[in-house]
Amino acid sequence: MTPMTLYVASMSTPSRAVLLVVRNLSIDIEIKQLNLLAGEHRRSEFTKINPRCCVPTLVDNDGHNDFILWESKAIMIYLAEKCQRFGHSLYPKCIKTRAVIHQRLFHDASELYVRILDIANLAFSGVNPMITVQHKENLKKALQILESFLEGHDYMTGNSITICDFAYFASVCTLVHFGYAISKFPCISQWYQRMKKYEGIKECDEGAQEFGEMIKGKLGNSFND
Ligand SMILES: N[C@@H](CCC(=O)N[C@@H](CS)C(=O)NCC(=O)O)C(=O)O
Repeated sequence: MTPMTLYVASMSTPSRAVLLVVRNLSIDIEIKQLNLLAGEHRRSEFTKINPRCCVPTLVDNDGHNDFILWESKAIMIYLAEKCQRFGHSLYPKCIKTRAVIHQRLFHDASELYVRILDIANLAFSGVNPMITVQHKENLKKALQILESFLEGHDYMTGNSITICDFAYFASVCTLVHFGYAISKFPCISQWYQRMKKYEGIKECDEGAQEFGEMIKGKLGNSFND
């Protein structure tokens, strides 16, 4: 296997999703943590690699050239394609199963994660800003979709775990540490417990906790108010 480096930040939800794939496929990869609050992602060493200055970012060197990839979902698919061993089902070959995995990865990126960003951006938008009814309603709508995916199934695309469970887990874990009560969604709550047996969950939870404490400390109210 050629040397690979993954730039991440523990508080970053998409970084934690990629790390879950890394841990569950036992990928031998150098992990470089960037401190976003200290602006390490804006230093020239990193902007030369990724002008978008975001984590996660993967660098895969084939011995001659660096192949650079950013956008967490693209990295998750690439790592699963490259590193999944025979018998693993995280990214099955069936094109219809893959299409559903992609659909759910895009749903996480374009809806659930956007709602998480709304709360994170809100927290940094002034002095003790308030979570509104609209924020709660938007999150509820996104989570109702996850609840429907899980009705009658153990995982997000059926009865086997795939990479999209790791994407959704990183997002839901962030929400849990924002103080959002997922107990309102019985299937999500059971799936969340079911996911705890996988590799890297503790690492994901610790990063989400650190991020959640920071966000909760800035907000003027909680999801329960
Ligand atoms: N859609 C991207 C989002 C990446 C992203 O925005 N990462 C954040 C951390 S969660 C970041 O690096 N922010 C620094 C910046 O944009 O300046 C993905 O899924 O990888």
